[in-house]
Amino acid sequence: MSVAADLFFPRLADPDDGEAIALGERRLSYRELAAAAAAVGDALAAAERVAVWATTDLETCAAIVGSLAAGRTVVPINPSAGVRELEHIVADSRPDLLLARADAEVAEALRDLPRLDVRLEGAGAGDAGLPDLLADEDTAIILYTSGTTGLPKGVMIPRRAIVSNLDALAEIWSWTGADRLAHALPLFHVHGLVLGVLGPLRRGGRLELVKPFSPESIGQALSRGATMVFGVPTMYHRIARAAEADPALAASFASARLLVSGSAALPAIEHRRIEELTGQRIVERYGMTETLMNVGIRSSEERAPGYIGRPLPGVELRLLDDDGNPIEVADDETIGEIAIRGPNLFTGYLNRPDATEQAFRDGWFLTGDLATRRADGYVRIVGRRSVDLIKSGGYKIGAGEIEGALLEHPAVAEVAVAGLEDPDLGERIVAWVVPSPDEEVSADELVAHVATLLSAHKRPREIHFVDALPRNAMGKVMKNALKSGVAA
Ligand code: MLC
Ligand code: AMP
Repeated sequence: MSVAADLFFPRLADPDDGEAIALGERRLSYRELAAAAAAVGDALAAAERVAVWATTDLETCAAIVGSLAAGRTVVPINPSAGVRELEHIVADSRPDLLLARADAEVAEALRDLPRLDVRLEGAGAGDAGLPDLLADEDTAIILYTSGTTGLPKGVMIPRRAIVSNLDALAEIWSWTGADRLAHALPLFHVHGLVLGVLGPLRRGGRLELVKPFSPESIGQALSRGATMVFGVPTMYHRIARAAEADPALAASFASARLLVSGSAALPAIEHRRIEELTGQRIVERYGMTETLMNVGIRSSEERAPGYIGRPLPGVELRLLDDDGNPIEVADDETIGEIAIRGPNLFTGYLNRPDATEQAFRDGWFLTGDLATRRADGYVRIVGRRSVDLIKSGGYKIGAGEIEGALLEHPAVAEVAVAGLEDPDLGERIVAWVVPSPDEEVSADELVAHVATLLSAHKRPREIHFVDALPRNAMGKVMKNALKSGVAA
């Protein structure tokens, strides 16, 4: 291959018949993917910002790769998003076009957008290779992420962040075109899209998409030759449970070159269970929509349970004390907020200069995550600044968004939402509801109500009806008191 290494997808610029992506019985070679993606690019006409209905499909990959290669900005859409989220994303990001698999039935809230059906058939031979029209600071992707309050914010991720971050991960994991990645992550977040789809394609390797997630389906991908797995801790919890009962499944995981976990804390106990069952020590890495990956265990270094490793090449990390000053000691005890600087950072929140300004101090991005640091630089995450951010199944969920949705129901007078520790999901969403006088409502009705407004994963798993919410002297709900009341 005679292509420049600084292209976004070198192997798509000079494509061959090697396999790029597989999903079930369907396969796309680099040549076919280049052709399908080029056809998408040609059909975009004047559209500059495109929404992509991000089902787990080959068409979604072709739509995203084709749009990026043509120099456009992609807004991936969660197909299970609720009406409030969709209305907000459309109003905020104002896409010129919606790209969807030809047979996909998209949500009502998107039907007014001009639509381009994405088809893999009839795209031509693809010998010409894919263009590479995005500049370094151009926004490649806008991903919506929940905050503590209000509606999700659009994180503008430039090409520079993606390319530098994927190359840093390749360096620490010796990730090459010889690897074949299996993952069952959704394609509308950083983990499944940037790392999981763009990563293998940038390396010129193979990607096997697995749908839906199950320990067995990932195990089968490994038996077919996958070398790496990307997953969230909930997946590894379920893999360990299944492998305990099925030695053949455990053996398929033993064959992997690298099992990687991220998006939420991997409990040390899960790390050890997987090791006992498969002989594999999971490699953990820590990231965020705004920063892509910051810290990770090198595949050649110690894989210590509970630690996320050292900053990635090119990424700077500081721990800040409560006054915002850097903590110099590295004693694995002193806790500070993680602040990040580097080429991996986003450029800002779309239409939210106020939020962008608040997120930075002196050029450092404030993550809200709390951690300690060991003398050798290994970082250990111990918690999060805000009780209003929940991580459930690896999804970030703002308590305020769910509270807002529940308050739209006439039977809800007051509400508080928080995450309770959960062995499977990490945290599960719990709502405490003060019913309106003379109104009758069941927990199931309220869960269904949230499901119409917001994504499926934002539904509360538990609802407690209470007479009043505990409040401090300022009138603020004391969520920790509610949490310890249930935990007790
Ligand atoms: C869920 N269900 C409910 C419910 N919640 N039913 C009633 N009430 C509720 N509150 C339903 C589900 O829809 C599903 O139904 C069934 O219950 C089983 O749910 P489950 O077993 O819990 O599975 P589910 O939650 O659907 O999936 C687990 C998971 C998923 C791990 C596969 O959470 C997942 O894909 N997580 C990945 C998130 C991710 O990619 N995060 C990355 C963010 S980027 P049915 O009918 O559908 O079976 C980032 C940066 C970084 O964080 O560092 O990476
Ligand atoms: P998101 O905004 O959805 O990208 O979620 C980012 C958040 O996920 C981070 O701020 C962390 O709280 C959490 N996170 C990601 N990776 C890890 C990890 N390895 N350990 C602990 N928390 C993590």
